[in-house]
Amino acid sequence: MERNTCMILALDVTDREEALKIAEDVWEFVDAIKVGYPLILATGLGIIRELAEFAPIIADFKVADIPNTNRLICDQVFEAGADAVIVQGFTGRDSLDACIEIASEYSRDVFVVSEMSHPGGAEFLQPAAEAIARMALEAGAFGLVAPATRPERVKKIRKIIGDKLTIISPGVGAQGGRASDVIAAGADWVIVGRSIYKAESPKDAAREIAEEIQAELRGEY
Ligand code: OMP
Repeated sequence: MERNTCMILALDVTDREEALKIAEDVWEFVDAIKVGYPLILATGLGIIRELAEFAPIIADFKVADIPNTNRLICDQVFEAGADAVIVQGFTGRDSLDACIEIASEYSRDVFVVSEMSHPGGAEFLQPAAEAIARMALEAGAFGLVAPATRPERVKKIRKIIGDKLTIISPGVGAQGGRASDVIAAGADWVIVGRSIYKAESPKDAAREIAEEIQAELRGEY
């Protein structure tokens, strides 16, 4: 995945036509499209290949099972054409290794959730986040998912992993986070869903956030 706009679209709509229309409208402002249970359960795995016409696809299944089941899930996801998968880290090293092993067979990437962006993410997951980040680094993951709603946590996680892993960061807009803040804190990409796909003009909304990120990268904030 190339770092260009530094933005990933979270396409959590449940209608195929709407999904394709939004992807067509905003592809130039995003480096990848993230799809997950809402869209795939509604439309089928085939949506991955349709959307891959517009951008690389991250399959957000937050895979969280025993190694054998994780392997079976990731195999299906990569067979369907996804470029990367999001997995949970709390299930432990063997479960993560299973995902990374199958990803490397397909030459695809694994992102590991270290800490979630919603308020409940601070209850159980946050105390384990730093250990999960270290594990992901040792296991050879491609990147981490860390919360734009808590830029100070992204900063902390960045210190732990250095520049060896990428950070993708959800929670911008609808969840209260600000793109420029979390990019400044060390995220490589922001993940944005509702602020784009629910906007009157998804294209204008995506352009606006992309411009904010570029201004931050130029040091204008
Ligand atoms: P919006 O809140 O609508 O911008 O969407 C955020 C997207 O990121 C959704 O697809 C969430 O499922 C996802 N997400 C989080 O919001 N928080 C997390 O901690 C992790 C994820 C994720 O793994 O993508």
